Amino acid sequence: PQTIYRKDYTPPTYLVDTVELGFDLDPERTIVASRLVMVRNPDSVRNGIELHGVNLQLVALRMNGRLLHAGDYDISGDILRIPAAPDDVTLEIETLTAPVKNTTLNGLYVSNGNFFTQCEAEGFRSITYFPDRPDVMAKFTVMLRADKSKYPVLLSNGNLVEEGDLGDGRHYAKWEDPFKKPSYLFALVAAKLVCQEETFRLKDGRNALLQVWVEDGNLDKTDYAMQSLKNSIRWDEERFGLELDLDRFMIVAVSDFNMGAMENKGLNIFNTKFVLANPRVATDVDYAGIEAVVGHEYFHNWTGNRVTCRDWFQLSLKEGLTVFRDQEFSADMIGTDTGRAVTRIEQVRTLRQAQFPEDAGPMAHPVRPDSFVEINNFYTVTVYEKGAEVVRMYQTLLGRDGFRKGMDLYFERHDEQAVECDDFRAAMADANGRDLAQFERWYSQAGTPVVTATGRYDAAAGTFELTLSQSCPATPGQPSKLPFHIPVALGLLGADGKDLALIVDGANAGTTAVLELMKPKQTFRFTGVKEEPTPSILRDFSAPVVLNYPYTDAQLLHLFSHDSDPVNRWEAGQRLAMARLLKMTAAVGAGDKLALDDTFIDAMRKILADESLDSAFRENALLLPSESMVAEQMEVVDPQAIHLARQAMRKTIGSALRKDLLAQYEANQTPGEYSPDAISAGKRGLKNLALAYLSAAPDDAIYALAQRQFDLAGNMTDRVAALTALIHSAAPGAADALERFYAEFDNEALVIDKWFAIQAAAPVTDVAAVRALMRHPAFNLKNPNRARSLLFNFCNGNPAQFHAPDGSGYAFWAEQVTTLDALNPQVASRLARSMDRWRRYAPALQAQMKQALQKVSGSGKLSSDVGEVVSKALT
Ligand code: HT7
Ligand code: ZN
Repeated sequence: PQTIYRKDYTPPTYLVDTVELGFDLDPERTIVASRLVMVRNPDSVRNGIELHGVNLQLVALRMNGRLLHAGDYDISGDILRIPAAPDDVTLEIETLTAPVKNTTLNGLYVSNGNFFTQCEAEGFRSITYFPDRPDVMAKFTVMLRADKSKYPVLLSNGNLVEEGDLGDGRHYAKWEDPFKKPSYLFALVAAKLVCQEETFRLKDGRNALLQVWVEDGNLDKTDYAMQSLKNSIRWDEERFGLELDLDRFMIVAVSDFNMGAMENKGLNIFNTKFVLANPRVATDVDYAGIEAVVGHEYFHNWTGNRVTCRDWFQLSLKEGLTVFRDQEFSADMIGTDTGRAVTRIEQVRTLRQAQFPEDAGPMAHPVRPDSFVEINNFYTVTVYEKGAEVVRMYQTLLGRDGFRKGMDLYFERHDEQAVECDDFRAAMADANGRDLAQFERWYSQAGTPVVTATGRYDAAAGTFELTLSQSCPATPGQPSKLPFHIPVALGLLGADGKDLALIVDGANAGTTAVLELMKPKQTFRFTGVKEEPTPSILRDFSAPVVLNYPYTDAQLLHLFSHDSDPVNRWEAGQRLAMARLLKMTAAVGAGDKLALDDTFIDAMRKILADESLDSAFRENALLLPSESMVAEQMEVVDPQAIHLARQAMRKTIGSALRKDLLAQYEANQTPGEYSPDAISAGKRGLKNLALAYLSAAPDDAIYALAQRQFDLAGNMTDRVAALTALIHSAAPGAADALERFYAEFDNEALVIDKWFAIQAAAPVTDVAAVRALMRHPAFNLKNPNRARSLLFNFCNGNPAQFHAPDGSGYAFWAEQVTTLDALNPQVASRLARSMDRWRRYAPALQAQMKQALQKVSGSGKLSSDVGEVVSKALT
């Protein structure tokens, strides 16, 4: 497979003004007729028309009315070239495809008897020949024809302009999208579906029709998605002055989907997981996910659709920015400062859990990658979440108003254009009169920067000096790095726990100052400091870096008790916990006795019982770093030792804090009607964390508590928490509860996913048990949600079993990656990533992991998706 480089970008040879598409939909034999009105691109440095096409059967190709024959054009790989073409061209292309045979869920496919499309990034080329690149933007008109009884609903982008019967049991619908768009935003749906709809008044007084389409039987689960859509529209009007530009906005749910959702213009297609919810089937986390993803896809309408990417290397231009926007939306929907901080804590956790490891592994790449083999492999936590951090840093450096000015200028300059990350940076800089040249390195350099801080207090002079130095580890293809432009938000705490006033260069800088670290090493000096302070560095996680500061336990305990910045308050607790987890892991390895100090337990108790703090904050403060986070901190990873140490720590907390945990368990009940609001969800979160700790040191009373919650729970959050507690504590009622849960929800696919997921991640589940679950009639490898629920949760969420010393987990992984690859390369290559960090394990495990990687890499017909992942892992 070929590597594609960003530096090789050339403009398209022809531009497309209009596209007329006609679909005669049939699962076995769909005819696609396309009429492209094209014009030579004056900016092109090359000649001839170039169209992309994959697995298409070409029936006829006409240029300006003349039928072309072999010799007039040539097809080589994925490119159809017409070397001799006039400046103005109308191409008519007829192709055939068989959607029912398409298991990749890319392009046009069939799910549960209905037709759907997924075109990002390069799926449109498997529907018809087209210059399938994001910098070719055209106006689309789409005619859909299909059997009326099987596919009563025919949808595409934009506005419905005509519909009717064709006789012979077929019908048609014609859709017109008034906006120019790249082909990756094309979508169609032909299906038997029902919808919840509503007319919504936009800020400028226009009315928009909002629809949420689902399969019959699911209309009782669409309210939250609809509410989230309305909230998103309002929020974008208010926060960014961005309005919905269409008369109609549709969301369609599909159960077979490779990712979360897709922002097709006016016709968003969603994984059912991010649409369907009612208290019986969905957890608080599901509700939050729906709000975030509905928001995310809606916000793409401006950041992605109206202004799109010049090429796929610029993916973070739309994804990083849109993740940032959905993060801000979710935080604003909660409304309180602590609620906002809790969303930030969750973002930091995702970064540490997933993005930092990616940035330190064989697939590390800059936010704006320089090369790829398979673009689908670059829908990553780096492009999305680190990309969002990069956008957030503009806001931290420029302030909210400055950021808004930059956004306004970005749209003023680039509406209906396909642009680059540099254009966004230029808009931010120019709108604020700032030089952001060095900031470019956040886009071009991979790796997580390390900021090392030291403090020096001079009592006589009343000064505190903070020296910050930065470095960044080597990453594939980038042996050395230049300094980043890093915003470091800082506060200083006095002995009473209160913030000290910050005086820099004689001026009052409030209680949190944003320091700009731009050199390899810089010293910042604060005057008028009357006592030795405890520095609170990187408040609100102001940059995606690793911070080293020689904190003492006493300082961390001080910050954990008092920091006015809730993110750093949480962070202090995480540092305390991580130090103990690492010490206990080492003790397991050495066969020493495991002990947890009272100081730590007392600090946990204090936070747990502090009812002045939101329950959601307390839950997060008490949550221990995950096993994989501990693994990231170790030179040589020992998954079993980490698991034993963390379990021992949970057990100690469960028994030492039993009384306090039981008290909070009772105090955080949420009687009455279920509501997914942040306060109620936070209470359930804390209550269920208390249950989890209690179940780590169980006795009959605790088993009974979990059992009672399982039996009486009025919502899925409590149900799942109780079931998990029963299984993890090997309670006497665990097997029975599992069986009952299945029987009660066997018609609810998303709940059955949870049933598989809970078992996959349970400490007792070994490879043999996973294989047994794969034989369950409800298991289906072709459905990505189901595959993720079992295989991904086992390979990524059950490290002690996955890394079994006999290598059985790795052999299983190799088998599943290979089998999945033949069905769905995109999903297979995500599973392939589970082995990214293989070089960090003990030699005996490493050898077996390498063998498994080699097995996959050597297996005959490998997709470019999996091929790229395993070959980079082995390099
Ligand atoms: N922009 C969407 C990306 C996406 C996608 C990419 C590759 C293969 C399948 C896909 N489904 C959706 C999702 C988003 O970020 O909003
Ligand atoms: Zn997105």
